Amino acid sequence: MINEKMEKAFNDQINKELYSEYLYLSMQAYFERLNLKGFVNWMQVQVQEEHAHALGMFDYLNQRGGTVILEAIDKPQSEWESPLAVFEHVLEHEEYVTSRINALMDVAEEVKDRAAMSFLNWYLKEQVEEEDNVGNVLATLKLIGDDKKALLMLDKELATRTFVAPVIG
Ligand code: OFO
Repeated sequence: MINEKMEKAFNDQINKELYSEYLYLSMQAYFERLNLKGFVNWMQVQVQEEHAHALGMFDYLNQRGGTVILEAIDKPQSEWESPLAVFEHVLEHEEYVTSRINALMDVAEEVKDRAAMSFLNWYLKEQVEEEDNVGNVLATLKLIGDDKKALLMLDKELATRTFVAPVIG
């Protein structure tokens, strides 16, 4: 049976992963309005990834005999100044998520839940990848500046991203 504090920490994180999904869906809608279909695709993949992250914890909590409690999901932002502003927001958000996964790991250490620590290692590695991916797009957007042609080239590149269902844990 999972420790109560650990259970609460997992439930909080499930909510944060679902919020991430919601936030990226809102960003997807923003790119739809700009008609940047490659960026739309990139966000679509991100939405699916966040859904998988939430479900990974949902399944794990059930597997450990915990109780999943779903809370309300906060309303995400819906407007940004530019694609660059969106990706600055994504990086900031992913850094926040990394800090939350670290906090979850702290709880696992505190209650000596070694199984949870091993499970959470997957999320820590995933965050390194996420921050790297987002950082790369952000760096390119900074180089692009106001060059519309270069932006369309990046859009083409982002159209090639595909979702691969992660094997979590
Ligand atoms: Fe779930 O990693 Fe992004 O937020």
